[in-house]
Amino acid sequence: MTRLSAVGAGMIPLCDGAWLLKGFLLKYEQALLQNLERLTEHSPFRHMVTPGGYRMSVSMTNCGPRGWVTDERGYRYSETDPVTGRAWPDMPALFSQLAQQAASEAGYSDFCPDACLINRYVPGAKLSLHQDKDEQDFTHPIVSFSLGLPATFDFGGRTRRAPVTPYMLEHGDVVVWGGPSRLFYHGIRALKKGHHAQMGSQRINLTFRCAH
Ligand code: MD3
Ligand code: FE
Repeated sequence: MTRLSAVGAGMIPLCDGAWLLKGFLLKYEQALLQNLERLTEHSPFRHMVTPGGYRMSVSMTNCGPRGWVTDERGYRYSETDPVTGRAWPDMPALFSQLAQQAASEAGYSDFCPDACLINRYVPGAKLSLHQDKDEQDFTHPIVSFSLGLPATFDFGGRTRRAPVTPYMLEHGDVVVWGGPSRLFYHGIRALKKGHHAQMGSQRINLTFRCAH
């Protein structure tokens, strides 16, 4: 595997086990966008429904062997896309290589994601405070890529009531969430209107996980 260099990216500790790699993706933005276009032609973005019956304001798709889905039956990982009835598109090598490189820089050496959830935010879309706990083994970190419009990310604690700290996630940023932070509550505030030169009026977030 070619070693992908993150020279120039600042590494900011967010809390025990969580690192923000500022601008980590900037050299790869064109290639990332090309891959995103190709795989969303195969499995398009869709608004999923929560078990409680709410349509999510964030639209989603997945790539890789498993994809996160929600419907009236609950949250789970699925090997097939319920919209197309086919497997999710393959995870591009560039995606997994960059996610692995980011994880290793943050001290998680053999990160091997089998799921990549792709979230699309348009102005007004948000993700309420939640925990990520549909995966089988919480010792694996989660790696997130942010592209497009900036968003305010609220980072909480072990309980829903814990105070939150807001962080700005911008185009090109990567965050690695491991250790104690892996189960912390978090959310994205309603996206503000704006225009991004490469991405237009949207924000796309990719989260890489070991689901199994
Ligand atoms: C902190 N996505 O897909 S990425 C999600 O920007 C999700 O779309 C947000 O929360 C987004 O579940 C936030 C940052 C993130 C992802 C996973 C985490 C932060 C996390 C898991 C544990 C703690
Ligand atoms: Fe989450």
